[in-house]
Amino acid sequence: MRIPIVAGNWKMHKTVDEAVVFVNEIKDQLPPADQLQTALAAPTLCLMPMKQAAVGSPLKLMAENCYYKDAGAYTGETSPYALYQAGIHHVILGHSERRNYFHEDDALINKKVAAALRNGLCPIVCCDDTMGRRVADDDKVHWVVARILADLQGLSPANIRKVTIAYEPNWAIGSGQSADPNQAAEGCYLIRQTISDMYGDAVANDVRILYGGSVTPDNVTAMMNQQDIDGVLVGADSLDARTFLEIVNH
Ligand code: G2H
Repeated sequence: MRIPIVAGNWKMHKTVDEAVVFVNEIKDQLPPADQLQTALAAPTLCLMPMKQAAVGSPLKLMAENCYYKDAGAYTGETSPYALYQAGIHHVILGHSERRNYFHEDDALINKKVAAALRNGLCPIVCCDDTMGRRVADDDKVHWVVARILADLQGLSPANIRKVTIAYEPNWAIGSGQSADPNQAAEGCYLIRQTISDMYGDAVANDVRILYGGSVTPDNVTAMMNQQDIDGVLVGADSLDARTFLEIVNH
């Protein structure tokens, strides 16, 4: 059974103090992790204080990025080894903002995914939709497949089960215009088919695939009701504690 996930992605928002206040506000109102898993990706600076505030709650903390080397002369980067040792066991990789603003390509993201898994981290790998609006189905099919193939290349079946995919159409990110639930489900279905091509149905059926892009309390239920959507990755509407709780307890 694929346990559903509601994950927030704060991006470059909040100070350490604000982050701790937020965790204290939500931590006693989260469902048990065997029903629905909740996670927050926060700026690196906030992660340890948040983790301390979250002790005893089912909330998981996630890094928003990491490097593919465990240590070395890489000024400004975050080590996947150090994250794991600090008790941060989840990381978002390949978000479209990393791809678009920081020029991360599939080859780099593939190395980061491998490094995260090597260190025990569970990555959420984002698959954006640079086709823009849905143009032709064939183009979209081809593009989604190509990206997943490239980002997950070389992973063992055991490791692929630790990966979560987030399907985030570029035009839906931060735009207030979410995908139609059927469109979102179609993207997630195509990703699952691609994983099935690579690893077979049994593995593909275990991998969780999220939808991300302008998720709100109003559209979360329709998204989560779709067969191939196992959860949501929420940006703007994860920044307010009450709104985030509305999404979690939809
Ligand atoms: C997409 C999403 C979170 P938002 O980036 O990953 O952000 O919900 O603001 O569109």
